[in-house]
Amino acid sequence: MKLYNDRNAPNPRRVRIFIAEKGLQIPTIDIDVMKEEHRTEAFTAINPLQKVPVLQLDDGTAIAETVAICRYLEETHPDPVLMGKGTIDRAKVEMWQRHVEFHLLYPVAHCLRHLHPRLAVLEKPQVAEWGEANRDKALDAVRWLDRELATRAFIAGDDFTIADITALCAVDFARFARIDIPEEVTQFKRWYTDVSSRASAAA
Ligand SMILES: N[C@@H](CCC(=O)N[C@@H](CS)C(=O)NCC(=O)O)C(=O)O
Repeated sequence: MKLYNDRNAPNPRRVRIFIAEKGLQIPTIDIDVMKEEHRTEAFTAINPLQKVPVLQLDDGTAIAETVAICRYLEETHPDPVLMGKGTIDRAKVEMWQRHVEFHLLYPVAHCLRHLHPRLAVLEKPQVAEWGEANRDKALDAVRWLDRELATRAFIAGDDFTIADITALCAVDFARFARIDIPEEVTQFKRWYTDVSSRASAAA
């Protein structure tokens, strides 16, 4: 098994943190998207959509999409549980994972990809107005999560889950998009301090 990775990109980091939380060791092959290494013939044969991460199993099966990779690892290595215990909890974790992916990570990514000159190589066309609009969407999501986190320790409930991993990677990526987390979101900052001090955050 091996993970096609990019050291600087948020989605591969989501998988690396998930792997670290599971206590697994999976070899990585670094693909530098800024050098367009994901557009080679060899990598396109592995993922025709030319995106990382991809987990390749020993039989050659290639699993793209961060959440699909995490689902595979959750089922093959159930402890510790990162995607919910039991039917209702699993549905809740999936709901929150999708909430933070769609309303926080994607706006951060759109903001960076449409505004940063270096990202022009990946985002064609860049639409600056869409980038700016997504800055506000990301900040709205941070304020909404701040209200939610007043009621619980982690995004989906009392336990650390994949939803926290997605949100952590979004917040750290937001720095590159110059999205400043507002001072007043104290519950969000408390959560960020907790999750970013876990050993897995260094993955
Ligand atoms: N929905 C995919 C998104 C993967 C993705 O966008 N990966 C980025 C790196 S974070 C990438 O490979 N970008 C290359 C490109 O856009 O050309 C997932 O969750 O894994």
